[in-house]
Amino acid sequence: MVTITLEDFVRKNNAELGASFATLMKVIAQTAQTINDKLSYNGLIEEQGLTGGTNAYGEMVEKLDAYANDIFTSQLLESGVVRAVGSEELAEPKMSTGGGVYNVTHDPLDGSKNIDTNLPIGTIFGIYPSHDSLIQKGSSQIASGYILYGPSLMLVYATPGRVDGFTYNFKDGKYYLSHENIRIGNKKIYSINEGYWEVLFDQDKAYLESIKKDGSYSLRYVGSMVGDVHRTLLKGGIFLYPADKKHENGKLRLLYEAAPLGNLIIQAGGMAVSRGVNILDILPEKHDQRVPIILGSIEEVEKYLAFHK
Ligand code: P6P
Repeated sequence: MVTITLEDFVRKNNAELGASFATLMKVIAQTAQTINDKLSYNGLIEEQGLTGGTNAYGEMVEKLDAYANDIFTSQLLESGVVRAVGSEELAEPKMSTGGGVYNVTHDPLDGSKNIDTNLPIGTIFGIYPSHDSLIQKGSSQIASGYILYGPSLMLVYATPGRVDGFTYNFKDGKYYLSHENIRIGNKKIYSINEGYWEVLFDQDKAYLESIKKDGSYSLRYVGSMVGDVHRTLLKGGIFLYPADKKHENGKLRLLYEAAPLGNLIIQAGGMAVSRGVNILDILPEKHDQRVPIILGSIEEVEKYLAFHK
């Protein structure tokens, strides 16, 4: 199969974004490969400790979270094209000394609790025009995407109106176009942590009961947002992390998870909302603001919204 490398694809398809965008995507892709190298043998690194027990595991995950955050943040700041970086792992954004044409938000290792069971985890990124503040609506994103550290290493990114996926080839160290111009699927899959059933609000329970009664849906939940969103993108369905009686704003972060992944789903022809509002229209109140997020195919999200009139 003859296909195109990520580098050539960006140069060809995002020419209007110029050399700076190509540089940024190259930094993101190369940093992801470095992180993946570390993750691929994390069961053997000293952080696991001799027993690999809870304490060692807890330290190991913290160390990998910190490692991913440090390397991603520093590589972005040193790229020459990034002015400010915000991270789920940083209390405050970091500014580069040399300035740059972009602001970047990231969640360096989303779903890291899945590391010790070798389940898919990811890095999430949002690319904005450079600005004094990271507090910008999701609609300002020039691009957004994720890296999926799964059975294969993938980079998937969205620009206005399209989403493309690239798979890393370990033989030559390059990412190749493997999923061109992805449009969201139409399968009946719902994805939510039903363990919270007792604290869900009544409208959410009524929606879920209607899904179960329909009898044609499958429930899939990885517990890693990048994994669940990647499946929703390719297969279709709906991913839900709603507010509930214990978490009035849900759990997921607007800037670092909901806006970049919501943007990607929307650019693939889907829908992403929070309390009935397009996720891209919400101006963050603070860097670490949590929001309820419902995303997926238009048909499935509209079915959910019908229970929230
Ligand atoms: P819960 C991982 O910890 C994460 O931030 C997301 O990747 C994932 O979607 C969610 O939290 C899982 O949360 O409450 O179901 O364990």
